Amino acid sequence: MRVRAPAFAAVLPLVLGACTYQHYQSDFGRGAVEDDQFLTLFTIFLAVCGVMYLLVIAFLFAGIWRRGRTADANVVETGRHHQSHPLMRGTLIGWSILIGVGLAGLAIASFFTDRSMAKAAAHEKLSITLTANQWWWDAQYNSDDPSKIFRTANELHLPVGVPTRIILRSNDVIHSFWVPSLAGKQDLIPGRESDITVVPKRTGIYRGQCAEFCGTQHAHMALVVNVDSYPDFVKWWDHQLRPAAAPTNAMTLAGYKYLTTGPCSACHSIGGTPASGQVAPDLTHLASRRSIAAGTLPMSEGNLYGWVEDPQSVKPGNRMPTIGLAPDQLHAVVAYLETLK
Ligand SMILES: [Cu+2]
Repeated sequence: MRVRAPAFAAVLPLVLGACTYQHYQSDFGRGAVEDDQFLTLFTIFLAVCGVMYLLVIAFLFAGIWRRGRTADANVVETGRHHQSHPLMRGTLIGWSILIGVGLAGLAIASFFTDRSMAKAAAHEKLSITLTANQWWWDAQYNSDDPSKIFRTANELHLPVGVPTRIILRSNDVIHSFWVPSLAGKQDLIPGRESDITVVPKRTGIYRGQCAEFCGTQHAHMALVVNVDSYPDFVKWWDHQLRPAAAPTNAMTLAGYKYLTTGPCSACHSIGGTPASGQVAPDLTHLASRRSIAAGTLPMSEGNLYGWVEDPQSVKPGNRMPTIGLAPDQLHAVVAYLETLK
């Protein structure tokens, strides 16, 4: 008992951690209707294939047992043994029917799952264009009103209960959208457009990950999905439409000037400022996101310093060059970035 109690104490945090993580990034996360449908289909497949497997094993052992008994009885082999016994013929017919019914059941279950998922796609209420790049996600929230279109990066917000169509594109190589707690995988292929519809059913934070090897920093290509209540989502949406906060002191003003007129503005855009580059993440509300560089670092002042100062040492090979800012420029840029809530 003296050994068991500490062992239990050591294992408990791991178990609790695994339970929390399960919803964060897991096929069993049940964060969306689609994940539920997949899980139901998975359970049917598991049950049917499991029963078949157990039957095969049972017959195998029955065969071994019978063979053993025959050998024990020292029965002389005769041609009679090679003829199919009526009982065996019946078993074969039974097996054929069972396999046919099992396969037909799986095909029917797949068909109905596919149909019910297509039904959600027909009721789309929100559209997002998600473009994969080496190695980050560019998200554009679409609207019929051009003034209500905005971009963000590496983090999505979805309203609970609202069918959302995510249009998937790639700017370079094949990537794969995979937020296991919400839906299945869907590839993003250069030159082709695909889509996936999600109806989130539980608020929370769900981690996604590029699921197709896309280069050296493939592992650092995460996507955070926040499923919000509808009022929270509307609040977030309204905030995203607003331009970036104006600088309020000399330090943030210096950062603003460097970011919007220096080399950063060629690639990054910041709403309401002259920075309008489209090939790197939009920074308008950068500081309100949970992470930097597609989930590579948690959002914090220290990590902003590290990233801006030398992005190549944090995520080697990414497209953001190490510019070599002077210390006062670095302080100013980070101070301004921190105001972009
Ligand atoms: Cu990848």
